[in-house]
Amino acid sequence: MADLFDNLGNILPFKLPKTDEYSAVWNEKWKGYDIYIPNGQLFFSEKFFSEKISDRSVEYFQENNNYDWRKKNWRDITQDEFNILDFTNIKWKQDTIKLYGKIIPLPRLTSWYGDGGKNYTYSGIESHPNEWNKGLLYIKEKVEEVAGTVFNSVLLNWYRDGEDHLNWHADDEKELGKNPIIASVNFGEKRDFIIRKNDDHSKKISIPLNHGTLLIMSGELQHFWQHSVPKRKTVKGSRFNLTFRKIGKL
Ligand SMILES: O=C(O)CCC(=O)C(=O)O
Repeated sequence: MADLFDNLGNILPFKLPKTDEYSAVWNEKWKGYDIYIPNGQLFFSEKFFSEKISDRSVEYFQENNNYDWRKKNWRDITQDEFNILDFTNIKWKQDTIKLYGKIIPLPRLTSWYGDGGKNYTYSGIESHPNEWNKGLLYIKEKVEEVAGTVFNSVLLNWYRDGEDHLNWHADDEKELGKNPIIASVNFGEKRDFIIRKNDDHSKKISIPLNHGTLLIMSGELQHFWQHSVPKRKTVKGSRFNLTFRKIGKL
């Protein structure tokens, strides 16, 4: 399977089912793999962003006027305190959802940036975008070149440690359009991003998203596959995920 190797002989760092329906082809231009799966397509570039840019991003997301982010255990902070912390670059918030009549905090922190007027609702939470800043625009422009599209918003997720997670869902909201292109950028701790087929949950692929990894989801993927980021008790540090999207009119 020569396809599965890049020009240095590296192999795709995760397993695909060994049937004709799944294939991966090295894309020399963008230094990643074009991956074809039933009813969906992925692009995976493990080290899309350099170590320097990735390290700077981790710092950029945590810079604040209250604590030294290198030493701070963010678990110590209550949800209310979090919402009033003075972060320099990103307006992080601790959202809550109502589940069986109880208000519970989301198991991660979030922030939403985008063009004015592009409101977005997920898990029943309506988000109004913050205004783009320099750091986010830099990342956005880099991923747009590969994705071949222009994004108008980004959802940021901060997983403080391996306890923080994201449950099964698909990004299939109407305002994202029929077959959305979604670019996922990852910095900090490596976490597993799992996709499973809607009609057969035993069909799963576990994709390790690392410091600097870019993953682009496209085609019919959001209609036929769900994704999640499960808990990983051994992970002690922060991971930041940015999903760039294009929101249209309803
Ligand atoms: O953290 C990730 O890798 C996934 C994020 C995601 O799926 C979402 O925000 O909808």
